[in-house]
Amino acid sequence: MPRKTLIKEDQTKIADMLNKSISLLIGLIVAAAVAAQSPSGPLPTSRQLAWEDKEFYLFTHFGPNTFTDLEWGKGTEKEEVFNPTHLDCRQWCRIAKAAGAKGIIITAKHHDGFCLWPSKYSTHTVAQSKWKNGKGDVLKQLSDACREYGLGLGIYLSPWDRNHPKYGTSEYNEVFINMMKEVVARYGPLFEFWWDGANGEGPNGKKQVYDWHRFQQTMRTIAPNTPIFSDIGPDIRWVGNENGIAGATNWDLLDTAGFSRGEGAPPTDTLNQGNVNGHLWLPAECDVSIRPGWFYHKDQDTAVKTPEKLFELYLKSVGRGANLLLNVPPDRRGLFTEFDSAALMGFKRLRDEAFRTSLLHQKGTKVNVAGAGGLQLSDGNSRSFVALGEDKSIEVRFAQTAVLNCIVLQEPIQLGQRVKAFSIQVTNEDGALFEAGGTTIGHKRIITFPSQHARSVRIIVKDSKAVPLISELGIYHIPENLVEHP
Ligand code: FUL
Repeated sequence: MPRKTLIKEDQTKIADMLNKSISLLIGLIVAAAVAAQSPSGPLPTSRQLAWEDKEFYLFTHFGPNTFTDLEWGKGTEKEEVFNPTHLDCRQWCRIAKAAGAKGIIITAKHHDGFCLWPSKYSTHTVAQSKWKNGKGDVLKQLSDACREYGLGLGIYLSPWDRNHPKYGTSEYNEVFINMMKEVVARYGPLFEFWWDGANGEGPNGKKQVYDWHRFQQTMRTIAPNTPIFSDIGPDIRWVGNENGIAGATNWDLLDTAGFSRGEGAPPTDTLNQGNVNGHLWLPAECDVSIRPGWFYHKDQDTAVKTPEKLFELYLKSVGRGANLLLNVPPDRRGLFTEFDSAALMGFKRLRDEAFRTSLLHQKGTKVNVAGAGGLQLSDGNSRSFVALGEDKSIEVRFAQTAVLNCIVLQEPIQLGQRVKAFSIQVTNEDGALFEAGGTTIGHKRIITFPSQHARSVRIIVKDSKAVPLISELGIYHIPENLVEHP
């Protein structure tokens, strides 16, 4: 056989062998990945996953209460009280966008029953007000502005209605359903729909028996991609307080059997922490106002939360795996005030400053997880992940001493929430060991502690429901005054 052919045959054999080994290797890697990737426990729907990624967005309470200085309107207010002089939803959106918020949820109808859009199903709306001679539509303005600024629009529609003549009769359920249909058709798509649990008396002194089952069926039919909030979901749960604080242990899981919305809701602690073995995926949302009240009151201009306070709430909500819904109420002009705007800009600056550079990106930093480099941990993609090995740990070694006081961890929750307890061990330049830790991680967990001069950091998962998976790890040195005090 000519030499040339021999070489060719040898090459083919070698190539075959190589191919086989590569296939075997890929097979092994895939098998390991498949094992790690097999979902554990209840999982989020795509609707919930997209929502969890939003993390932070604004709430805005606006309506007759803005003009009457009330928090709960009686429903008897004359429509003419609603008359903003300079309403500009683009200003709200400009500020929301600059603050890094992902959307705005507006009180389309609060308990007083006044509709911020010209509803066919009520005579207590913007159409009966003096504002723009009854031709105005706040929801239209806001949905246009949100689209322009790339923000999501969400709608709060209070089932409790202290004005509607049908409230307290079964016909009111039809009214509420028609209003939902109206706002979804006219102003959707919506990134969230908010059902308040309050259920008081209406104008005829009666309380309504809400037909939640039909409300939910309707929403699923007309807006299948819109996640719905209420005390117990079906997609997003209330966190159990209005202070913006989730439990330090926070499961995205909840058992709702036997509970209802409003007075029959699960105990506060349960809403705050979820259930470790809950059967439903029901992540928490932390609603809180930037001011003492939900609606605008001039005398609260001096009581707007500081950027530092907002950052602390961010750590206690987003940093505990929940979402932050921060209320910013427009004033009687229909504008966010300079006080709220300044606080929001300061809050954004603090987040930018704190999380600008992860030490994982520093030259010479080496990551070791299950014998590999763990590139997925800092690719900014919360879906990609590493599966921890036998030692259940991730080790980070710095080329030079690094000063740090903040660790951010994320789980790839599309495969379930798994971690029950973890510890952070920092080896300092003098060999001393500093230890911090936490329980759940979920969508995001931010741990802060006094600054350490570290040579290395080890994250160890102490307890988990299944193979621990980590999608993102960030190590930061944040301004000292932002470190959380226990
Ligand atoms: C509560 C309401 O009664 C408050 O007025 C406010 O809207 C808050 C967000 O929800 O249930």
